[in-house]
Amino acid sequence: MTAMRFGRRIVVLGCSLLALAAVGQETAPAPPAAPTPAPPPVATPAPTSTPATAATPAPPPVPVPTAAAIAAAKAAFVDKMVEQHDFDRAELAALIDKAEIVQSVIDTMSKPAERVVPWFQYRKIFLTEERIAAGAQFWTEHAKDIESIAQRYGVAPEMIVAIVGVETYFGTRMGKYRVLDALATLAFAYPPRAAFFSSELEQFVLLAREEHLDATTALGSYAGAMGAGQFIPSSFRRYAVDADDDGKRDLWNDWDDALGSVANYFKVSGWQTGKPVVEQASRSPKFQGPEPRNSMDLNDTVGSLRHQGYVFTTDLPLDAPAAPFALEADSDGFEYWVGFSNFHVITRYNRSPKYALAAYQLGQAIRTRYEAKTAVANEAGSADR
Ligand SMILES: [Ca+2]
Repeated sequence: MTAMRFGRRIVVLGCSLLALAAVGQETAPAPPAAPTPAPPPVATPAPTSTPATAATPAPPPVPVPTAAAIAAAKAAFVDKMVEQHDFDRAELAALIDKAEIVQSVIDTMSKPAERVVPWFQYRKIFLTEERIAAGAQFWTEHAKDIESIAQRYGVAPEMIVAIVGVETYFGTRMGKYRVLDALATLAFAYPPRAAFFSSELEQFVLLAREEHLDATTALGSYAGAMGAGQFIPSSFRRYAVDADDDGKRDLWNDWDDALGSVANYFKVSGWQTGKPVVEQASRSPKFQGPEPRNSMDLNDTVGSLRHQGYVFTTDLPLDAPAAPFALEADSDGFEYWVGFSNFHVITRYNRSPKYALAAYQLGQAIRTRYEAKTAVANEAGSADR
């Protein structure tokens, strides 16, 4: 019973849910207003990290609108953009006309949700030797950028590295669809998500105008998430930064911008420099709290959770905000965790506590590896001298 309750509240992993996560459909009810303006989650892991475990039966196929209906939807979109944002009608119509309806985008979006992957399996997808080693190598190659961005935004460098590691395998898997096609397909030919993706297409066209992007060549995921951190257009416009001051926010080719944008997203979401993120907890035999909702709403405090019977170590004061969560352990039971304010920030990137904990643990593992590598390199250096 408990497992079912947790299961429903946990975002399942998978590319088909990128956009679902983006509007919180698979998650617990929307959290109440956070102290800082809460940005929408950016994206979910890249398709490549999806386990092949489609266990749920396929939902009935969504009928694709007729060519005439698609043409009418395109025309209405152009009308709206001309009226609201002063686009040149002929130019915009020509652009939207170039958007192709891509069946594989619809198929990916409408395929059955991967079954809810329990934590002990989910963790193994991300915490692999290969990904940890690649992360340490990436950090070594981009050490100057990573350290200066971490310093400037006050965000832990290992979290910045971990996010691009989870999202795009350190920038190597940023998506192969034309963003224009992906968004137009979902806006005009996939009615269940048309409102959301029409809005993202609007944001994308505005973004292209502002950033002088070629809207016909920009690539992204099947749901239009872009760059190393997989920002959907609305997040790109709001949170991406031009970290190297070259007048352009380029999340595909410019590591300063890509890493700076992830760091900025964390900063805007309320990351507190140097503060703890999460601790594993046990429950005393006298535990008398409610089962965790895994909502990460920070409705509790360090003190209230200890009072309920959670046992965990932290230097944070008793009144520090905290939220308990429970994840499926390898054996039949649960692991209990207490997330603090900085953990909540990671869940702004993706609302799943599993995503946040995997990203955190990947960051810790990469940091340990990177520091060991650096120490060996320094020792070799001093031996040479
Ligand atoms: Ca730039």
